[in-house]
Amino acid sequence: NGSDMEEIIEYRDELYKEPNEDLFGIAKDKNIIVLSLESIQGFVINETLDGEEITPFLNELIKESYYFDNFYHQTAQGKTSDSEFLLANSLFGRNSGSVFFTHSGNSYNALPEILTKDGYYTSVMHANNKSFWNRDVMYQSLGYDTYFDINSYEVNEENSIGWGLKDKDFFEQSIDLLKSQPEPYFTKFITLTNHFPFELGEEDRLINEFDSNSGTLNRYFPTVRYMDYAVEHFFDRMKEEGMYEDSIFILYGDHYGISQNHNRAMSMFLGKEEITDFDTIQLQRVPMIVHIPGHKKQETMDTVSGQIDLKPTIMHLLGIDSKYDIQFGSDLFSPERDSFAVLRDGSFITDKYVYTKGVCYRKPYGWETSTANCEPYIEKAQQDLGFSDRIIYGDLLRFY
Ligand code: GP9
Ligand code: MN
Repeated sequence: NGSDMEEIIEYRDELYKEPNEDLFGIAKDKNIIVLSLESIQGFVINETLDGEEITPFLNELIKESYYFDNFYHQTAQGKTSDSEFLLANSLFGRNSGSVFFTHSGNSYNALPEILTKDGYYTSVMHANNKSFWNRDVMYQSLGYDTYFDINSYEVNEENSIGWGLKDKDFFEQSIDLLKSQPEPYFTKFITLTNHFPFELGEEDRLINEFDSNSGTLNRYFPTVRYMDYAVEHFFDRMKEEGMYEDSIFILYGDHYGISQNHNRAMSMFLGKEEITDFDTIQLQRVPMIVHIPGHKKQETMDTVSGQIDLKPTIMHLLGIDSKYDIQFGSDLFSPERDSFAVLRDGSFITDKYVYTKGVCYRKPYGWETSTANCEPYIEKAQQDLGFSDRIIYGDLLRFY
């Protein structure tokens, strides 16, 4: 009810961080391209397998971008859809199940809706059935103008593998769809090839499989490598079409690809004796890249952050005030921001500590340390999740 909302607004006011003056509004009236990269985890970045880079294109792109190397996915069972929810609302998805199914009828003040009011055309491109994750329904609640689903693509046996249309063909066919949109636009692409069980045709294998007892991890590297290649193709095509300069690119991983079931193989790849609970949390980092063509002094930033921070970051890049929006993240570029990310299970990360399963670890080696060190953040983590849940379960934004 209304009084719940008052408490939340007060909490939100404390969380709010002023934008970075140099970057506020830098994306104004530019096209915004968001790439949701399926199942990519941070550990593949700047890493090699048999002497070959796993993500050569992203590694190059990062040198000319803002790259956040301590950015965490905050999803749970809703997987890709949870990451979409976090991006759109700066609210957490559900602890179990998928908010895309259970609360598609809520009132939101989502990013697509905000951008539409700001003169943007908003869309999603993804070559899957429109009802998967209840997207056709939820996207309307979030305010997207159009969902270019599988029906917008030519999909056949030749250009498909695994879950469907191969990423390179997906991007290639999306160019004309992009062109068909009024400008400025905000368009999110969701890739598909690097999805479990990581199937790939021989002709698309640009790098060896890993050699371990986990076929899943073994196959993961060639499909990540293929996705990297497809993204490179997309950038090449954007440049060829003269659409690159007027755009700002935001790339992020949606969630982990390799579960804890593959810890033994993972420890082999990472050259560790075992994967501890501390390591498991650190493996939840996903790449996050903001690429602004022509902008100087882009750099790697180590602030601890997560998908909850995407909405305020994008709003501020566009020069939109986020002070009165109910959000639980903060602008990644804000000079005032705290290094902090809370995961959906209540684990959290600060610049110095990782807290999970009731144990406090000190970074970077993951040595166990006194819980007192993590204590100051335990309540904050619970409050972030608890307030966010209250908003969703009570549909509280309808009062705001
Ligand atoms: C399906 C794609 C993958 O459309 O988003 O979904 P996931 O299994 O990763 O949630
Ligand atoms: Mn996914």
